[in-house]
Amino acid sequence: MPIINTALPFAFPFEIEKTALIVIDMQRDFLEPGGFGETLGNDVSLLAPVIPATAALLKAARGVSMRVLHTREAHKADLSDCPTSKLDRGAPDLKIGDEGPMGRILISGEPGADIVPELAPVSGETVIDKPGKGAFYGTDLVQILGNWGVTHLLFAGVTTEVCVQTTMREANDRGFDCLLVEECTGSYFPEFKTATLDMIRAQGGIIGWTAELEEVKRALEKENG
Ligand code: TIU
Repeated sequence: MPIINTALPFAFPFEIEKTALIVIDMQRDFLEPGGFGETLGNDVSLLAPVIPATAALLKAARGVSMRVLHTREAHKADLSDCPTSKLDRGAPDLKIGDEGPMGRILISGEPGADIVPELAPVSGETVIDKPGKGAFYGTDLVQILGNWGVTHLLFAGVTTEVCVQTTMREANDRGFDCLLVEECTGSYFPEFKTATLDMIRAQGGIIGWTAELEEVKRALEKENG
């Protein structure tokens, strides 16, 4: 059984067949200029290093045929799944549903809602659109994971303290053992990433584990012979 001995707060053993990699919201709308992230006033270039790191993690997971699921934060074209509490937050130049340089902001099927090409899902991988920050809210995620029979989840994606942390907390409450791969997540606020990694693994792993990409790759590649 693979084990990540250097995971924090302590070693993380997992079975490939009972583990899925969940890649959260690696979309053009968060990672490229002109999307939702930038309209909120953020410097999207801060997230750029997450792309090659997550590509390396995906390669390692695919190499052992681990289940992979991608999420996209994206709303219905009529915005019926976007509450005003979300639509009205902040003072963005462009709000959710407005026409931007990559199509309508954060709307399913628009170019901006696409996953960045470097991390495009491959055949056999699952993609879900989610209306909220947590991937379990308003989606079939819990049924999908139940059908797969997985008990452990590896996490990557953006942003660390918003959609990634929310989803990890939801997963933890539903009984999954969760590990966040450090280089494969990022925030527009580097100090929020640091704080989130700390709070996930504090108190004996109150939410889950964290580990460095090289150590996760080592555990997977060892399994691959
Ligand atoms: N604004 C921000 O940091 N994040 C989001 O709005 N969504 C996700 O984290 N995906």
